[in-house]
Amino acid sequence: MNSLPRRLFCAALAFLGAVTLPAQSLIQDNYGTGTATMPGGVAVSSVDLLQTHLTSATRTGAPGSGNTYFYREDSGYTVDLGRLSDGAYGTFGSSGLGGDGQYTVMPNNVTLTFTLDTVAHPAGYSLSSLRTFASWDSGRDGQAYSVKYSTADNPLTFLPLITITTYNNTSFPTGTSMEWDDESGQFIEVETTDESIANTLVQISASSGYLVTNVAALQFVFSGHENGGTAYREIDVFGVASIPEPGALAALLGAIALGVASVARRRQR
Ligand SMILES: [Ca+2]
Ligand SMILES: [Ca+2]
Ligand SMILES: [Ca+2]
Repeated sequence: MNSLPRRLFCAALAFLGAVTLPAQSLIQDNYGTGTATMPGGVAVSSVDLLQTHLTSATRTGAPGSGNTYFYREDSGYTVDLGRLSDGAYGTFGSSGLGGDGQYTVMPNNVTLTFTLDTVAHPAGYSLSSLRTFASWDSGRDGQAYSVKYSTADNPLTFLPLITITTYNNTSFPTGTSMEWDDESGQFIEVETTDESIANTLVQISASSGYLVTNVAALQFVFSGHENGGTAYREIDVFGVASIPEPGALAALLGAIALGVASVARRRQR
């Protein structure tokens, strides 16, 4: 496509963006388990958009020192964003510590950007739901972040989609043990909680239709939670390629035809 039709095409996309319906009300569902079972009873996906139409994943804004230094790029820990979109959950809990390639910690205040393939689908993508999975012990399982998006007509400008309500798993197996009690001078039964495995899933969906349409890129801004960061296992983004509406498509094709005709006329002179 030469440059004028391409500009017209982009202008038409901007028009399409302008007529996109406002986002439906968004729904956040939280799921947590404290055993070797998937939160929400769902598996991670290997056919979501981050696995089929991802162009790049980048992480920026790594913080400086102390607690916030945790899992920074130059801290010595592996930062492998590919683990977030490999269709694998890994071992439940923190047993992956030591670099078994299953988790990527998102330290507080970093921004993760996923750019989708707008060469294959120039109108971007219509998103139906997002799922973020984390697993560690109870000290690094909580989720807190905001999501932003950009559209195909303006891929570098990010707009707010949702700030989730912080979710911390509280579903852990309980038991009892006998402990010596100084006051009564005898063993007494006390309740115990095993928080060595903690899995969380936050799912964001729309009340109807799509979360948002014509998406070119997504940003997750991790807004600060327990113990320096959260051990994410997978981020699934579900949706389909956005298709220009028939009326708008006709206008788009008409604009391109006009542009081509105008270029042809100018060349004839
Ligand atoms: Ca996936
Ligand atoms: Ca994974
Ligand atoms: Ca926690």
